Amino acid sequence: MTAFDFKEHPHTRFNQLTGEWILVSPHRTKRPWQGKVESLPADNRPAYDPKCYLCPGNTRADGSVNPDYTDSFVFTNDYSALLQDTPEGGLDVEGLLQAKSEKGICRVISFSPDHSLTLPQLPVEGIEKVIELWTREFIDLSSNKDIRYIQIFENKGEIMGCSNPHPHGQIWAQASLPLEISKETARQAAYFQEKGKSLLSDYAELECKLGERVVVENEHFVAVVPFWAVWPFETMIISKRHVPALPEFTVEERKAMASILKKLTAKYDNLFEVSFPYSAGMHQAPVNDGPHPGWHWHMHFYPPLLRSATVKKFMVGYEMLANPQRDVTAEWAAERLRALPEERTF
Ligand code: H2U
Ligand code: ZN
Repeated sequence: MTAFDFKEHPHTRFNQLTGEWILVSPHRTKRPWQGKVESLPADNRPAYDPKCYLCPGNTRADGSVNPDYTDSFVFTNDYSALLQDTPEGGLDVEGLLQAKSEKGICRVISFSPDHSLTLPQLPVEGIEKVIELWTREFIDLSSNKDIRYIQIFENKGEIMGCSNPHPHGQIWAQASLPLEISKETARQAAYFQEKGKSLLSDYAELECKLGERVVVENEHFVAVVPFWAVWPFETMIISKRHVPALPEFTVEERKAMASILKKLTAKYDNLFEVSFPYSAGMHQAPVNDGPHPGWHWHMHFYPPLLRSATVKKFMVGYEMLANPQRDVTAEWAAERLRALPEERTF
């Protein structure tokens, strides 16, 4: 009987942030591939597109005209999923049919007036401006007492269902805690109560010490492929200091955040020499919700690509019906990303 080797043998790993297990099957990377091959979207866009609703001076769906902005630009989503003036109300039929009204605010943020760029192509100062805008929006939205959670995110690439290549992200702020945040709130609170330290302070420290899952690191942040990652090249940026949300970062930390964002997304682009698609977003402490001493700011990147610019991972079959699963190990993915240049090479 050979000894258990987690780089070879099927095993499960525990996600400390959600309290869920994932299945890892490293031996399966040897199986032949005869699956789908997507075609590459063309990536030779002009700096200005007269038909783009995010470019300066253009008209949006609600008829308003974008200003001639020079850095980043924010507006209320013209097709908001959540609305501020939703009346209170609910439904409860024998405890079996339950519904509650939900209030919220949705905004869209253009990262740059230049239609042709993406995050890793912006100058680091441009990314700093985006972080400053995210911070101002976080403060502004949390001044609304109806809001308890603010989700800042970016959906990038056609295969992620992104509707427009102009560099942009979204903010959805709402009155209740969404599912992922509820799980992370409970796990971080329990850890803090037991250890008197944040879960992610200890986790980031351990990963920096071990090094094998670290992708890129600077004085204030570390990007790792989490031990419990589900997506092949999933990563997480963690602040080294225990900070609950954007407004508490110093100017120096914001600069370091901009720098690590640029380097991580450049590595992603270099991996398959394509503008790398993903859904990414920061998780932060709830607002207007009492103290959350265990909450530690972090940012998740969930990219769908698996083995080339055209072959993505599908979350189907066993994963829809039973449990998330991955083939390549987190350590293998981290090693590949770590080895890539920190500047976009094409
Ligand atoms: P995505 O590309 O990530 O889907 O984001 C684009 C958002 O922009 C989308 O939520 C909004 C859509 O509702 N939008 C406007 O607010 N105004 C427009 O004129 C077009 C699209
Ligand atoms: Zn545009």
